[in-house]
Amino acid sequence: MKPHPSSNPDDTLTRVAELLRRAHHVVVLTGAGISAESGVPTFRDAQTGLWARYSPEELATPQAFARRPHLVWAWYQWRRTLIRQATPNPGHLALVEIERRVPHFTLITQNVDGLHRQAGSRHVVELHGNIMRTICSREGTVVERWSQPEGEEPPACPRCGAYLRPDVVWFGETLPPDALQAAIEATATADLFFSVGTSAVVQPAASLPVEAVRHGATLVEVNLEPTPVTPFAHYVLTGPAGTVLPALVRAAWPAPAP
Ligand code: BV8
Repeated sequence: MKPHPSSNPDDTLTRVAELLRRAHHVVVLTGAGISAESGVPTFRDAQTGLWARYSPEELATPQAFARRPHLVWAWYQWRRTLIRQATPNPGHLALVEIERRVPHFTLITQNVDGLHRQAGSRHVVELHGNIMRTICSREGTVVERWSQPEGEEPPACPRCGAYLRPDVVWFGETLPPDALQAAIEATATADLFFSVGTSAVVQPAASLPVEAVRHGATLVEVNLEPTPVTPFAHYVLTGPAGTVLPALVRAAWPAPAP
């Protein structure tokens, strides 16, 4: 039975804080929205400057890389530069605190920016890879150093000469089996599942929140606006993750009086 969502945001926060205090296995799915306040543009934000005329779905594909490797490589170099300048925000840090406080915690992220681990989260499942890791486009193995000077062309693999590429999952590519399996298992055993800062469009990640409800979890959504997940959420906390998540932690575990 879906509890009647309170119209009073404070009341909803208090209810979710109580659930968080009593939770056994908390699972959090994050999307680009949790990194927005760190200055990492989300996929929905209009791409700026040179990239304004391309959509991520056009560039983040094996076909785009085969057809225009220099353009795709340059797009990832631009994003890497942005991410290097980004630091974890209070939303990332609140998830580190929740991981410390609850018996079992799994963080499933669609983000490739590595900011959760940088913030101190330990049990992180990177569903779509990590933009800071580079692999050989033919061998699929990680390449850490290459001699070619930075330029437009993707560098060549020092072993086989094929183009290097970022270690991320492109549209049309399958997710890393271990990561997907870990995400599915966590989703099936969660008693409290948060969907944070994701437009819940990209599959199969977008199915996890509803899968959690199907397995009996209470679903909480944290977002600025409704998404396809909203109708399934037992509670909706509307607002920036960098504000909502720290408020939730303070409500669940109030700081001891001085
Ligand atoms: C696959 C890495 C098997 C690359 C990314 C059904 C089943 C399986 C596949 C499909 C399917 N239907 C369609 C598909 C194909 C495709 C897909 O889902 N297409 C979409 C467009 C419909 N899926 C795939 O190809 C996947 N592969 O399933 O393999 C297969 C293969 C072939 C055919 C069938 C099956 C691979 C998908 C992975 C793609 N790679 N990233 C890179 O980064 O360059 S996806 C990328 O986009 C991100 O990782 C992320 O997942 C997604 C963007 O989503 P969000 O993170 O939600 O970000 P977005 O900008 O959309 O939204 C931000 C949200 O935050 C908003 O709601 C906003 O309101 C909110 N927000 C903003 N600020 C804040 C905030 N919230 C809180 N606080 C704030 N401050």
